[in-house]
Amino acid sequence: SSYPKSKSKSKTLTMSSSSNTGGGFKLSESSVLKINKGDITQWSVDGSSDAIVNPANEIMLGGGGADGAIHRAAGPELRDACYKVPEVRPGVRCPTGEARITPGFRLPASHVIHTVGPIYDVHSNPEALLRSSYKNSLSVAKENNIQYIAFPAISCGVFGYPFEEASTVAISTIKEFANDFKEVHFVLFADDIYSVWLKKAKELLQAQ
Ligand code: AR6
Repeated sequence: SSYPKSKSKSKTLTMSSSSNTGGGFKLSESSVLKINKGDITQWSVDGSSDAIVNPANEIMLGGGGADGAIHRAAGPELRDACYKVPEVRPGVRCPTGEARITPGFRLPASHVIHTVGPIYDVHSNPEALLRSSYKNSLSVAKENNIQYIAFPAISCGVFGYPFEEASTVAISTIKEFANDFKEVHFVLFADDIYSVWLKKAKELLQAQ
């Protein structure tokens, strides 16, 4: 399921200077992971082959948290595009662990990849589902020639996933599957999650 690029941007936008970057980590000879603090709705690297990942729900028509912020920033066209994504069963456009792509509309990033992380529950193997969310987001990005991708801390808000456990899944999955993107970013909203992610990246990856 590929989506044509909806617009050409005349201006290159980058994260505002208020977001700080805790450094780069090496994923491969040509690929880097960057951990930033900031608002993912403001993120873009080139405005034509970049995507932000939206931690959505299965209905995929918006919600609270980062999902709400992304829909507000993208404008009503994003909801219309989401509405057109076919349901796989009533009320489900994106099953937990899967990913779908739309244009970014009024966002600085050209695309949004919607994924649904697990609601944290020790009895339902949330780890495998969270890993699928990251892995399938990367696959959909690759199919659509995305070169730069930014993730929030999927499932770490409303869905209640503990940060430390989530950081292990997030960074190890990216280490395994993201080494042919130009740049993979995390854009983390709060100090506590940012610190946990930075510590985990130092543990699992080589600083650049
Ligand atoms: N930029 C970056 N990160 C953000 C932003 C932002 N603008 N806003 C919040 N976060 P959540 P989930 C962080 O709750 O846990 C929605 O209602 C936030 O602090 O957005 O996967 C959906 O519709 C947290 O660390 O996503 C679903 O129903 C992280 O993003 C449900 O919530 C993820 O928190 C999904 O829950």
